[in-house]
Amino acid sequence: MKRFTAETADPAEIVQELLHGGGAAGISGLFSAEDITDARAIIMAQSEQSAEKATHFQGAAEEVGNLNLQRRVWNLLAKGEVFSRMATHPVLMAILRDFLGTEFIMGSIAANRILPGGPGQEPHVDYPYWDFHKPETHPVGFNGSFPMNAQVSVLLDPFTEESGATGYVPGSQRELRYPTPEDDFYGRCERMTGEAGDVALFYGVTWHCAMPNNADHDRSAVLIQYLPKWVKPMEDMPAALPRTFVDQASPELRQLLGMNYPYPEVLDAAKAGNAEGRK
Ligand SMILES: O=C(O)CCC(=O)C(=O)O
Ligand SMILES: [Fe+2]
Repeated sequence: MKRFTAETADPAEIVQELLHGGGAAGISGLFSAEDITDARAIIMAQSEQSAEKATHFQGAAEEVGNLNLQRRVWNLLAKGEVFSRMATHPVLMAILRDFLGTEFIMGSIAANRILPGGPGQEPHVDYPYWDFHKPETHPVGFNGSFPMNAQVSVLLDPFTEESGATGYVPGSQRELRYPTPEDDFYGRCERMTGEAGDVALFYGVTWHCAMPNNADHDRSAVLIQYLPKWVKPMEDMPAALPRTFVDQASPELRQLLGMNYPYPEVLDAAKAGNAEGRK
């Protein structure tokens, strides 16, 4: 994985790397130690009980009964102010504007915590969503030649080979499909390793998965999904957030919540006139 710092994270170079290079980039130095400690404490508290949550790509763990060693915390904007700052970090926003178009949105902000001994996931792509096992339900000729997704992982613990740092196959973003056993994902994968506070940014079409945690410590990350403005987001964030949060959101957050994009709209009831077109 090519690695950058807050100072060297050149959007054009990173966009090139995501689309045509390995598909992933590491960026360090974006968040303070306090922000990471704060975010981690909230996620640990929110996932203390192993309440069953929606999750994905965990068929093997479900079979052997250790699904409770991987825990999700959804809708993080509602759970601490630090997560709004993570989602709108100016260095990330600048890269994502170049990658997804200036009016991109956020589709989900959630945590993935894997406890010691916890399971990995099936190798997968994050876009289209989890049901790409049924490619025939998507348009003919569908491909990943332009980005419809970007994933940010903010690491809250050391991500090492031992602790289950996300595995991915560099270059696999060039062909949009799920990996099969013949693709030898585990033989070919590299890891998105890093220290707590580092960011792994990747194009979600790249084959990847959380790997098993064989360390003696938790490994948690904040996972943020970003999308072009017209892609339907995965989490319905405006519906899940308090009204006051939405009303007081900054311009960047309003954009990320999809509030600048009108569709779908009841056009019968919309203001009359020529809404779009050449001025
Ligand atoms: O936690 C990780 O390492 C990756 C998680 C992931 O890829 C997912 O949940 O879609
Ligand atoms: Fe994923």
